[in-house]
Amino acid sequence: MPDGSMTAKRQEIALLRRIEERILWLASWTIHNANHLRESRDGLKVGGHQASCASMTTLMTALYMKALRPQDRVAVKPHASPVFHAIQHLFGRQSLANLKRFRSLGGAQSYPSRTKDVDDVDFSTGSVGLGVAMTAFASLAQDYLAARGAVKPEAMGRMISLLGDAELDEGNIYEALIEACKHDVRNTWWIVDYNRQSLDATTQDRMFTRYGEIFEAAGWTVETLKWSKRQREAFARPGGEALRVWIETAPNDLYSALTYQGGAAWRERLSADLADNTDALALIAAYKDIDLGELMTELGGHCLETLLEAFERASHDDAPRFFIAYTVKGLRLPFQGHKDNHAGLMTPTQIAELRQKLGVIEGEEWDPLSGLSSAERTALKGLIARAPFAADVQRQHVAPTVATPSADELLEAVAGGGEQSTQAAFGKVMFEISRRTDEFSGRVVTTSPDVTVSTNLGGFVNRRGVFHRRAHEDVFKRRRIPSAQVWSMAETGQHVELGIAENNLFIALAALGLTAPLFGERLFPVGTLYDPFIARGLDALNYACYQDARFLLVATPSGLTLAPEGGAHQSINGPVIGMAQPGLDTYEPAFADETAVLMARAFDRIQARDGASTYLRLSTRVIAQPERTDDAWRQGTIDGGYWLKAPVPGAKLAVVFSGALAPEALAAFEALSEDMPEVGLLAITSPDVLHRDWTASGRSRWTGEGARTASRGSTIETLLSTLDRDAGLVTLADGSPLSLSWLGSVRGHRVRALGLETFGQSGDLPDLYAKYRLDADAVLDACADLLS
Ligand SMILES: Cc1ncc(C[n+]2csc(CCOP(=O)(O)OP(=O)(O)O)c2C)c(N)n1
Ligand SMILES: [Mg+2]
Repeated sequence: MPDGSMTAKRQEIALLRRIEERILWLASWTIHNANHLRESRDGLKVGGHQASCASMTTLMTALYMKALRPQDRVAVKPHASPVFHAIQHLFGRQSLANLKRFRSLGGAQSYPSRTKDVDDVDFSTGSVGLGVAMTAFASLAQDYLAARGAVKPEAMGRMISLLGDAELDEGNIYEALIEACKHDVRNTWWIVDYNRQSLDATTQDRMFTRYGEIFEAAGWTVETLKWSKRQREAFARPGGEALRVWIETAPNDLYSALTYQGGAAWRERLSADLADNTDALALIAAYKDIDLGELMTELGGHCLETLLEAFERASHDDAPRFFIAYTVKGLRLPFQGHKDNHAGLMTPTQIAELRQKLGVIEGEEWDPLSGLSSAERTALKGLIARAPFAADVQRQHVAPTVATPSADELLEAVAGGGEQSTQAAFGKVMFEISRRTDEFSGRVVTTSPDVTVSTNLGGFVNRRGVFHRRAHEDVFKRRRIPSAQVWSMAETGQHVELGIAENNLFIALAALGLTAPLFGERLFPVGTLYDPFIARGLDALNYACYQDARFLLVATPSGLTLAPEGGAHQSINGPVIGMAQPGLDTYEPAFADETAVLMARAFDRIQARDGASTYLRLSTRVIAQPERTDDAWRQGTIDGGYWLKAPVPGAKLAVVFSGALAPEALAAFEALSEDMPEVGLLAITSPDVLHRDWTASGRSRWTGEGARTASRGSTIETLLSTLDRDAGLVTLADGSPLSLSWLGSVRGHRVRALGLETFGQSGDLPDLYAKYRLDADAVLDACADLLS
């Protein structure tokens, strides 16, 4: 390289190092301000992680100031949030006011949040491990769009996760790794801040070499960034090799302890351990204490040159990459390396010392360029402005609205009444969608963790195929072996088949459900699984909703109604999970027509501005379909409930049911009607939507907001107002009775709530419904109890 460019490069590194220091400063000061300077009104510790931030500052500087391109997307280690916000501030994308309000209402969020932060958060993080997996599935989503020409080759980004080393203990990372391998996922970088410390302490040594092996086995390119340039140069000198070997073989806890104690402790220990190596002793003697400490602790993850060279090497192909960047937790801070430093906060004296060390002037702490000469300021501003990532490119998109099928169109798929199950109705509607030639049907993408066929997605997949970057024909079909299911893979396929890992389903839905804002392309993701196994992926489901990803989740079959499948498969808590989950509208239709109407609504809600995702809890139980005499059920289904059999005004009793127990409710209703013709039968399609509407209506009365709701009252108040004040309600749910027992609070009606409060077991429906008191007799007993 000619001298001139060498010098320019050296100058650039020097400038980057200065920026890095200022990022470290701003992140540290942001946390300090929140904890020590801002008024505390509640005495709670505000928190923030200065050590975890310092560990990752070099990595993030190298990425954001040089290596990232605008189309790249990053999931930032949650507790490095202040570093992220500081960098965004330098780019002019985060206000000083928000940094000052870090962790307070409306300010920069404790952990980067797509929905709550104003700066450019690509993926929310917080629950460790999930952001990591998210990048692999975002890359899969990008491949899916690229295969359709919706993301051009030159616009394809790298999906990057910055993670802590203790995060590698989260099992969902390996589930995602396996899925990424099967799907030949590329353009994914996982960069580990390998500081060998977790929250509680220094981490175990035994996995040291194993991580690389695991990722190599999965086909990833592994880059271990252990040494800094400064270390490599020193280790090349006489005696240097002994220092390198010393670090290589030192236990994590000893290395960390010496890192905390500093240069003198290093000298003492190294001099003792290397006493018979005169070259090494001479090398150690050549350093002042402070320099010796820096030499031993400035590992690869703190060396801009090392990082930039590695990122540059990686940018020539699209192979998935696992970077192990060795770091020191809290480097340059007074508690560097200390095993208890995770939640450590610098004292006012310590932060003042850091300020002085970094050349920031007292009183100018919020000025990231304080204390610099005007030439340096200009140079730094120039470097920031030239960062590829700083380019004025729109990174969050609004996708054009796609016309979705009307409820009438979908209803045709399930027409005919007779006897049907909601799961079969779902399959019919999906099959109908697969036959459509409109834009919408091309944007539907289905996914399932190995239960595609058993959740009735098979018809859709037969027509639309399985997505894979590498085409693979269905050998059974070619060999003319009869099979109901075609399983041919191609880039044009519209089904993403996952292995059995429900976490992956939800993260896939998160990624597919965010393609509109991330890539400007709307997809309509439909994911299926068995209802009980929602619990397996609950945190990932919450993660998807927290980011406002939009999808339709179909959980089927569900409840005790799985009868012969037994207690391990019979879900109890689904309806309550759904009610308690923000961002998710939960419905449990009883009938095929309700299912079709709710699917049309779900597709609308996917792209509505204030929309949400939908969870449909379905069943394989085939039941008689009602004769519809008017259309009131349609709006009622959407609003959460309607009178399947209207009570006579002032009635003293009503039976309330949800989902597949409709026949039992109906039988009880018919038996009751003989003596009490005024009785009503209330079909509840969504305790969730009803409850939210009810609380909102209550709130609006005392806040004066939402006059419309206030004047009309909530859906459930209106429905129940037909009954007498002293009426009784018997509620029947194939799940926790909690989902319906609250109805008694709406107008003060007395309630007997039937549902599942113990684990089920194998059996047939008559036996199980009788044993668990979900049959018509149980309803009648409960009615008698209310009337007595
Ligand atoms: C699922 C989950 N469990 C627990 C936590 C609490 N927690 C936050 S960070 C952390 C460990 C951090 O260690 P590491 O990932 O190595 O990051 P470092 O701070 O060392 O950079 C833990 C247990 C969490 N955020 N998410
Ligand atoms: Mg760590």
